[in-house]
Amino acid sequence: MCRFFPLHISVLIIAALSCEDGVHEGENGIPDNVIVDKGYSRSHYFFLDMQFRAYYYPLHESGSHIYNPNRVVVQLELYRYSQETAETVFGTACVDPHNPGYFSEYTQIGYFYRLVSGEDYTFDPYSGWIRLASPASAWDIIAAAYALGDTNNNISEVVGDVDFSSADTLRLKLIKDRGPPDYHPTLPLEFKNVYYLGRDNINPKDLDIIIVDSLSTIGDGDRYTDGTNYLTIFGLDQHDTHGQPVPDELIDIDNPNIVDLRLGELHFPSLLPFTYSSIPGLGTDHLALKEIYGYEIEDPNQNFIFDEGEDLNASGEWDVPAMYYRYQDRAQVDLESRFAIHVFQH
Ligand SMILES: [Ca+2]
Ligand SMILES: [Ca+2]
Repeated sequence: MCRFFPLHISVLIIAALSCEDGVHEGENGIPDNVIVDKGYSRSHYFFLDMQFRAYYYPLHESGSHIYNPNRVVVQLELYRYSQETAETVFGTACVDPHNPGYFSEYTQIGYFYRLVSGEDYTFDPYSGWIRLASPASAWDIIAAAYALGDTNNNISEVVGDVDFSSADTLRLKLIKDRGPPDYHPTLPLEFKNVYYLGRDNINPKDLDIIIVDSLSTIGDGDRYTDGTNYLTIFGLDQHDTHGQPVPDELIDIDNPNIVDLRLGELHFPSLLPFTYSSIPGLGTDHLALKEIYGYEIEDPNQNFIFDEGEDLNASGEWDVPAMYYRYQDRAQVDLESRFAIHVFQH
């Protein structure tokens, strides 16, 4: 997947919002909320396709997302699979509407209920993601039709029946299939880096976050053996409260692409934060995590499938983290779970 130069950078306002003195107010205290690494907000945010996903991380050095102004969402319709009712439409949702034979065994045929933008979901037309108003259940099926184009609304590509007339069979693109699957071709579209902090409408002055390694024997467990703070390692602390590019061991709470105060969400700046990868934006690109986990994730094309040419380790196993790749193997997911987000709200 190509990554081009930054095509558009939205403005990031650096403001001194967090603890001015550079001291963790929550340090040595009891956290109000502890969220383990495997506890990310599942089935909540989804990319419409892998091209949008490829642009999303890493963040630009300004802290913003990069997007392609010649490929934005001009029109979007979202549906949920449903029992037949007076309001449903008969249709077909497949993994790739341009190529219905691709993973055709996953095609869903049945009735679909149209969701209302702004009520049932929101979306970002530039970065091509949708956020359901509340997370989908494991058994929900979500599908979409959309038109892509440039920022002047000149349409260049249409996926599914975005202008559906009820005389036809609705054609849709699967965004989330029934699960919970160990593998499904739509699995890469789900965000796996968003954590709900426990409260909406957070006042930035009230919030403090540390990342704790449960196996650490040093202090609060919030830093690696070389002294580097885990906020810095996970890319959550790139600058100080004056906007200088110097980590200050305080989460960059003024970056809305990391902390969404209104929704009470923490967004780690990589697709699969609790694994190591040197591929930009895939895992967390910090050697401390390679030491901790003992391997680099072996899925370079990021499709969640073991493909020819992808490596196996000396034991003949495919090195991938269970929390992202093998939901069903709960014992293994628990075994690999190591970090926790400690949230302090004054
Ligand atoms: Ca900081
Ligand atoms: Ca692969």
